[in-house]
Amino acid sequence: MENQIIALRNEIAEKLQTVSDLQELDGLRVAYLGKKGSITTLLKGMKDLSPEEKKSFGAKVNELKEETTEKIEKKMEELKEAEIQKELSEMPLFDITTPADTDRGSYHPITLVQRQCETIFKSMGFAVIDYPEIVTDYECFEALNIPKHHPARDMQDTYYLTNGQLLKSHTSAAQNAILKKYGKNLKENGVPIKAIFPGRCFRNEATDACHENTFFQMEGVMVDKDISISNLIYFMKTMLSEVFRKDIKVRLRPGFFPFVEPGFELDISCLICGGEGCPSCKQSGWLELCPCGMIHPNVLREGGIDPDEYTGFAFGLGLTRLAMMKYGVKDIRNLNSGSLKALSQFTDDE
Ligand code: FA5
Repeated sequence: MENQIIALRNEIAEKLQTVSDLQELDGLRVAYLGKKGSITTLLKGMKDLSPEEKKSFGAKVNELKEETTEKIEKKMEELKEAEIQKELSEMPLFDITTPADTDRGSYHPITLVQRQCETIFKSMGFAVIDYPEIVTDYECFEALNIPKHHPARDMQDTYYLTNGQLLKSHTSAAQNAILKKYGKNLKENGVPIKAIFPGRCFRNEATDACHENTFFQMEGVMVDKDISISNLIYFMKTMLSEVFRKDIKVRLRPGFFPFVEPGFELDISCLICGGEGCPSCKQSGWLELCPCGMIHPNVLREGGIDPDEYTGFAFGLGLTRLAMMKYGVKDIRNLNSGSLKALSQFTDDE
């Protein structure tokens, strides 16, 4: 029996040396210390021994049991530590002392002026409305008093889809839907329609320093009883003085748009050349910024609003040109260039 203990001790020592993972180790624990394990079986076999033999043999088996338990626990700690070290060695290395990446990007200058204009108009009670870029011929032209084959269509050639829809050439394309949607509240509850709707516009035309084929406008409409040109001029002046925060020269001249009557062109003295004339303003010293006018009775009628009862104004602010003037960008094409070097120099100074 003594020999059995010696043989078992050697066997356990040998196996513990080669065991390589926790699962295998648990298998060993069960094989030696489990209910049917070799050491447990030795203890059970003592029942046939004499009391003296039981005493000396029992002590030795118990010694082996304790020794084996301790060894297994020690081995378990070693294997756990080895597993942690293995996981750590496989983790990607990073240096926590490396300075944070400060190249975080920046808002596009057009986004900055758009947000600024939204804040200004919201503070004056205007709702900000989003509208799709793909619209129908009806929304873009017909509802705006521009029937098919009307010569005014020549001023706004755009990109047509095979299903007959088109990329909107101006934000005025949302006017009809907005008049219809908010007209109900105007007629039933007397709440004036006051909304701005910024958006991307597309034109199939040659580009130059102040023309892009993709640019942003921000439309605005106000409809109520007794709205006049004075209201229009007030809102235009407030918007410009808030955006530029300095005196700028503007001029209002007659302009033709089939959806307004009377219609105006609101020009701003070119801030790139100070009005001297340069490529950014086509050498004229003035930049067309915000055409506007009193909404044509046909357009109100098409939007479900009675022009004998209500009047309103509309404007179409050239947001991309506004960004040019505000940030001194000489060529509009730089704004669509995707050049981070060019674009990241502009910040929100508000
Ligand atoms: C219009 O688009 C009218 N829908 C504006 C309007 C709205 C008039 C409501 C009356 C009432 P126009 O084509 O002029 O008009 O464009 C308006 C503004 O958008 C221009 O003054 C200019 O600032 C800007 N814009 C027009 N075409 C371009 C272009 N190709 N590139 C950059 N900006 C442009």
